[in-house]
Amino acid sequence: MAKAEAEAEAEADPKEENESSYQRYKILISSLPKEEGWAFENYFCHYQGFWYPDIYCPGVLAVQDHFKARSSDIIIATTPKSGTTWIKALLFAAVNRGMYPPTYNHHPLLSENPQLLVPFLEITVYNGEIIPDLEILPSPRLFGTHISFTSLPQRMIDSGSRIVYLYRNPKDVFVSLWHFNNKIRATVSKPPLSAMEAFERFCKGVYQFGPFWDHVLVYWRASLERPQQVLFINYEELQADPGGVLKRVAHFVGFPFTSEEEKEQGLVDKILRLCSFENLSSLEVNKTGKHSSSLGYEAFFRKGKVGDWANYLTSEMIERIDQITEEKFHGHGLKFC
Ligand code: PAP
Repeated sequence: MAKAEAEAEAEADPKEENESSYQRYKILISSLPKEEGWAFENYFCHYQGFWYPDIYCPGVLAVQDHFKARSSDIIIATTPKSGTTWIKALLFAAVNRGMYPPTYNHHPLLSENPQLLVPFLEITVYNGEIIPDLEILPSPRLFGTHISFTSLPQRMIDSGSRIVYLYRNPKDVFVSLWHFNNKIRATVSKPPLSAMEAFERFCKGVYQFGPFWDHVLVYWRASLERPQQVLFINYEELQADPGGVLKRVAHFVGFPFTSEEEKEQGLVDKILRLCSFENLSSLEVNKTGKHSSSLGYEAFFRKGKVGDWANYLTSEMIERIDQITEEKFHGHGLKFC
């Protein structure tokens, strides 16, 4: 949308603004190239180089037009199944540790899923046909997104808000994605997708917010160009050295741990325990609570391991995915475990 048009709309009556924005999005979305969906979406729309689920497209467009970022905002960006739930929990706990010490009996993470505490901009915040008023939220605001860096609004980049990008090796992402989508398919009485079929679609990049490699690359480049603004971390390192990564992330978003907090109070370890797979997955909210789709939160906690792909992928699949990764990342200095 043109800048002047967006500014004029921002001054318009909010109800009309909502209606005209979402009407325009419907028209734009209907003109986009489409591919069959995997599970909860009817189809994917190809928009600015990525495949967005039809049901989230209005949210993506509304974020582009209406999200007014603050320099204090903290954005957690991922491709699906890269450990989003975990990094959301860790950042929520670290940033709010003054108000909610990690051992507090009524810590929000004990009764709410991290996906709810750190909502996705396009999936939750802007996806309701009403432009939300986010001005009332206190700083620092924490949001998640699966939107590609190249499609984030320029205002957001210019605002100086911090972006933490978590990536994960594509073989584990694929296995996690395949299981997750088949769980959703079961809830809507669709037969499971075979590993082969899902794999073909993943390799072509036609899945929620794919292609994987392009998504990772644009954030990787952004982290090199804007190291103060975009931090690039990975799931495998988070598993191997969770304390080290948590301290790096907390420092990056402006909430560094003091040595007293770390050594005398043991806050880093306490946050890691609170947010561990074992702890979060055993909580009632995450065992029986419902996500906005018909799916329970338990679907976000499968195994939480590195290298589970070895139990599912054939040697041909491994060769193919490794080859794509090699081709796409060659010369960019990116490596996967
Ligand atoms: P998204 O769809 O919102 O991106 P995301 O949290 O990335 O969700 O997907 C769930 C994956 O993160 C699961 O991986 P898996 O299928 O390979 O097991 C899930 O187990 C993993 N996960 C969730 N919480 C944690 C955690 N606390 N520690 C480690 N891994 C976790």
